[in-house]
Amino acid sequence: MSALFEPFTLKDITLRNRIAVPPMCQYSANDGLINDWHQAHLTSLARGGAGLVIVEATAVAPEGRITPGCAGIWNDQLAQAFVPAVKAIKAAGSVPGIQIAHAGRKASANRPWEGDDHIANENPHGWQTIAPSAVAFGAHLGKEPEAMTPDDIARVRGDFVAAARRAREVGFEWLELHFAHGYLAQSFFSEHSNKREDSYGGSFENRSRFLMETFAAVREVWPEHLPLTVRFGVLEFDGRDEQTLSESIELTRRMKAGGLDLMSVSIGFSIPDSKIPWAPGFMGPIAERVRREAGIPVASAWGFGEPTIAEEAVKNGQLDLIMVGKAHLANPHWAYHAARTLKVDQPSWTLPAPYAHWLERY
Ligand code: FNR
Ligand code: 531
Repeated sequence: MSALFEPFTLKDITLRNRIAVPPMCQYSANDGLINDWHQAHLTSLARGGAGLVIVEATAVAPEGRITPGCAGIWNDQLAQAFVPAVKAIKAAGSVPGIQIAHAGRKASANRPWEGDDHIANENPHGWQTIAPSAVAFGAHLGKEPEAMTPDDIARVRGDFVAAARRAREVGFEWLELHFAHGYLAQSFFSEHSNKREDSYGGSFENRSRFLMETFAAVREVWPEHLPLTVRFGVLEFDGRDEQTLSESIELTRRMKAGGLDLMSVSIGFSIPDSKIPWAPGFMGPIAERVRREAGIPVASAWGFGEPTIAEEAVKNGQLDLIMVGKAHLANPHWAYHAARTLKVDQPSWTLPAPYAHWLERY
């Protein structure tokens, strides 16, 4: 039996296999409102056979969007727009998840294919960004954010809580908090971006505070019986990785004690010139360390798009869940084809009868 095609149970949710579609921004919403493109995109991914489909980074507040095209969930109208996608994902036998996010100092950027650079405050499409400290992401790349006041911190925490409530109201069954990739939460944790001298900066305890408080506040409103997960950059590839990783593992342990169900192990992306050792499955051993030392289920992405590499990572105990991103964009039926590549006996589980009848018979 293939390890990748074993079901995975977390709380009351059982995924039909270990394959997850990670959140992937489409930069195609208007004022946060998703549309027919998102519906088509998400439906095709769910129909392809993955156990879990996580909707893209969805902003908890307007200023938390990465670009003007990013999805939002800061009011009920925006939340309701997800209902058809949630229903379609479930109808296809997958589990609907959503990642809620605040981009912090990386917000107010152009769409990647329109430059990927920041939009000036003076431009009607741009806005003032906020962050723990008034430190831009890269001297020439970034624009200077405003340092958050304690009131700002409380407001954004409340935005995460309200977003989590709305996500549940419209039927999502798996929630991921985006605490990775140099966005707001990660920027509180990283000394590259957090220069505060109050109780939210300095020591490990203080740099963890925004993440821990936000997580705890969301935990109170997200149902106990459904998975609550975090995506976090556990290291930066900046030459200080052993210290960052051990702090990250300690943070994971503390979140686990507070009700974290799974850690999605990723990269900090807090500096523009990190030395990331890109290679197929390179995050596997790092995720395995978090899994073992924090004693928690883990997921990871980055180069698991080859079925044999994904299979191996589950079989050798590195990962509980494999996130397959770009390979799903190229082939929404990735799971079906992976089952064939791995010679799984009964691949028909991925296919509804109207497809299976034809594909498995003739
Ligand atoms: C991403 N990624 C990403 N990550 C995240 O946490 N939230 C997001 O919304 C996005 N958006 C996004 C858009 C697009 C177009 C890409 C390609 C990537 C990162 C993504 O989830 C994943 O970690 C990477 O794509 C690496 O996995 P693969 O593609 O190597 O399987
Ligand atoms: C990070 C990324 C870096 C390098 C190559 C591919 C992806 N992602 C992070 C995403 C947005 C797009 C870029 C988010 O986390 C929202």
